[in-house]
Amino acid sequence: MDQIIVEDLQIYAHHGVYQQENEKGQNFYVSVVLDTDTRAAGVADDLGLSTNYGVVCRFLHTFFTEHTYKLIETAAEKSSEALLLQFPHVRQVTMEVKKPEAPITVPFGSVSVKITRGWRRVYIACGSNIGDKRAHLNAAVDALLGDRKCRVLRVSEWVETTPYGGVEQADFLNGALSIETLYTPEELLGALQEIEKKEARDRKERWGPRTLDLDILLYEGVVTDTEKLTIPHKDMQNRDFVLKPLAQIAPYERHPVIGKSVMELLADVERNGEKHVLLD
Ligand code: A4P
Ligand code: MG
Repeated sequence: MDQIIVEDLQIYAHHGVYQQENEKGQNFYVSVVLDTDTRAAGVADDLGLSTNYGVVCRFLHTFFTEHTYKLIETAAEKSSEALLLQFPHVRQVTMEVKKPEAPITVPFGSVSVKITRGWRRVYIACGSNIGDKRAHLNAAVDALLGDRKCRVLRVSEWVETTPYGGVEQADFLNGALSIETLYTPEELLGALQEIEKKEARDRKERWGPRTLDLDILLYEGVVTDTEKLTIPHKDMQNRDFVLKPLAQIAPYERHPVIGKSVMELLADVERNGEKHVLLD
């Protein structure tokens, strides 16, 4: 990806753990690498199609002077997020915040924090089999649309499905969505659980009925298996009610462990697996 780079933007600000730093202030030097596609702007010679680095510099200057944090970690974290929210063409930011006048009692050149943050592509499965199922699924989309740390990209059709997993219960309505998000996988799980809670999800029975179930299927660049979170979703390859809607919005997306595309996984399940999608 193309990059726009700013080096050592000098900002006199008041970040620091010590009161004296907060009162007197000192120089910080901020460098950013913005991952962004400059092709359209470069071909048309049109600044309107790019990200104005002058505006970026003023934005950072204002941010660093209007806030006071104890840690340069926090200054970097918050200002990177603000940049990503403010400048729509920027996909990823690498930021270094240097503090060469930091109160350290031995000679040193500089001290700095460097972080990379960005929008990550995620696929989510949604399901409901209690009450107004369509309304519950639509409410999930609305909640994500209302979250500034998420951008909803595509939403599949809602498909009617019979229950999977051996519990006798009502038919489901299932779907899939793609988003870009600034949340980490764990933060996104928390955000999705909050949305489930708002839709009054009853969690009594494993694999049992629910007003709204939101599962993370794929998260860009992440393969993980912890007590709280398994990505890719550990059973997605066996579920036609997940793969069918997912194939509508991301047929060529690849499962990073199995190595097959969504379309191939769906073909496998339709050939050899259980059939739960109704009205095919
Ligand atoms: N968890 C781990 N990985 C993930 C992930 N990638 N995304 C953990 C979301 N959560 C993940 O989930 C239990 C725990 O899984 C969470 O606390 C989280 O830390 P839950 O949603 O609280 O409970 P659950 O949904 O009852 O269990 P589980 O195992 O997630 O069930 P599934 O797999 O969601 O299956 N039939 C049809 N036709 N359509 C359906 O949608 N859904 C289920 C539920 C059963 N049968 C169905 C459908
Ligand atoms: Mg679940």
